Amino acid sequence: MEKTFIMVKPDGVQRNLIGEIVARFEKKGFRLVGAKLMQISTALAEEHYGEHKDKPFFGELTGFITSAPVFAMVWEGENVIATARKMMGATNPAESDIGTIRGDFGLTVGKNVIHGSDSPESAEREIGLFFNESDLLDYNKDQNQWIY
Ligand code: DAT
Ligand code: MG
Repeated sequence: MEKTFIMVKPDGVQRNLIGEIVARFEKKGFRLVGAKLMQISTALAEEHYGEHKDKPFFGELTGFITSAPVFAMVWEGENVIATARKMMGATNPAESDIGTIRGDFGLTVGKNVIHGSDSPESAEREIGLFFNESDLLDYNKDQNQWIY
């Protein structure tokens, strides 16, 4: 089954949105397979956001993501990568649809509450950066017979 990396960013943690965000993914029918509250090092931030290293906002982005704890998660389910991106909304909350996480809780692109992998390749890479294989649990969830 497909897995993706989702992270409540420092603004989301400070604004008490962990529970709200976890609830949305739970209610959608996805299964949480790993999670941790952590503070990201500069080295990990620069690696995670490596694709943006030449962008003018790279320093602001890595500074922000390392500024306070984040809540890192791995979620699993059919089409979870693309569906999670839809649930998050557009990168800039000013353009995110209302009803999405960024559309409901964010105002500015620099503090847009949540990260989610954008492709199978980035999901595999990002899960590997943040979690050990042994951190991810494979367990039975009885709800699945009512979802699939
Ligand atoms: P996403 O997080 O939707 O995958 P992205 O990968 O293009 O978006 O950018 C990563 C993060 O960088 C994004 O969540 C917020 C920040 N960012 C993107 N564009 C920005 C900009 N123009 N100014 C400031 N921060 C920006
Ligand atoms: Mg991205």
